[in-house]
Amino acid sequence: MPDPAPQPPRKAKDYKSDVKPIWCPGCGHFAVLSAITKALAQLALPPEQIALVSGIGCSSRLPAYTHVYGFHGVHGRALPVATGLKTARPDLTVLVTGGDGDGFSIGGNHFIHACRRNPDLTYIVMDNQVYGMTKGQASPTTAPDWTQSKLTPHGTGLPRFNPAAIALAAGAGFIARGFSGDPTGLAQLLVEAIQYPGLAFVHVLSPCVTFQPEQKAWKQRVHQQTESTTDDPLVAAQRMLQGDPMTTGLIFRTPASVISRPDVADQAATLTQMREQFLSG
Ligand SMILES: Cc1ncc(C[n+]2csc(CCOP(=O)(O)OP(=O)(O)O)c2C)c(N)n1
Repeated sequence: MPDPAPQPPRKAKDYKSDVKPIWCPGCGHFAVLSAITKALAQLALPPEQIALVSGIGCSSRLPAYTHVYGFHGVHGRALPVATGLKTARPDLTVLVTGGDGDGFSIGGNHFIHACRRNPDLTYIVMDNQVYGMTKGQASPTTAPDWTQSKLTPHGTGLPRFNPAAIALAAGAGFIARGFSGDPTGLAQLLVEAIQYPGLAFVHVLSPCVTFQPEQKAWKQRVHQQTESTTDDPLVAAQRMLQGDPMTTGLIFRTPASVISRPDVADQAATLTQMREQFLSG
């Protein structure tokens, strides 16, 4: 068989749409958009082979800002939509984007079960520890003593949701943390995540300088992990539960992760036949 034709070189801007983001000045999500498009350019993926699925929130606006197939769906429901899409179109590279409210609160159950089901998706959560789009309420990752929301004037008093540890416990095989203040490092993590054959969860610290202006200080606090990536869940669990939550890097990766079901190919063939029958009347 001849080698596949070489892909033309691509630039990050080839994956950006003409729609101008309406995020607030200084929002971390701008840099996440850049990191995603940089990663796609590095992988030279044809735009028509990529789909980006999101829920609702400032972060979930991403499909509009990219020049790939997009689905801007319902709050907290991006992962089931993306799982269905990937099942029907396994040839597509499917990315899922959203925020901490979207992914860990209303979508928390889907997060757990996506990790458990392990579809071949890249799930990018832009965590600003607040509900940005609805003007600053506490989210599952908000500090318990954050008192700036009128809904929680004395803070929530609740421990934070620990996204990496929960992903690990639920069975995710690829768990990384990135920072929007380091778009080059984040793009590299995303390249690895997209190439990973299973659910790759990338937790991105992405400041909301409007409702949590103190997050401007993240630049000084975030740092690269010193340990190398582990494939040992116990080591990973210890790092996730006891380590510094502001470290970035690929924390945990299992060697290969796609669950292969021999009957899936047959089911896909049947679905194709059914579609053809339906279309031919
Ligand atoms: C079913 C439903 N419940 C609530 C809302 C209101 N809502 C819109 S965005 C949002 C939270 C967004 O926060 P987050 O996911 O953290 O993203 P950010 O805007 O901070 O990027 C909420 C609660 C909604 N759109 N739909």
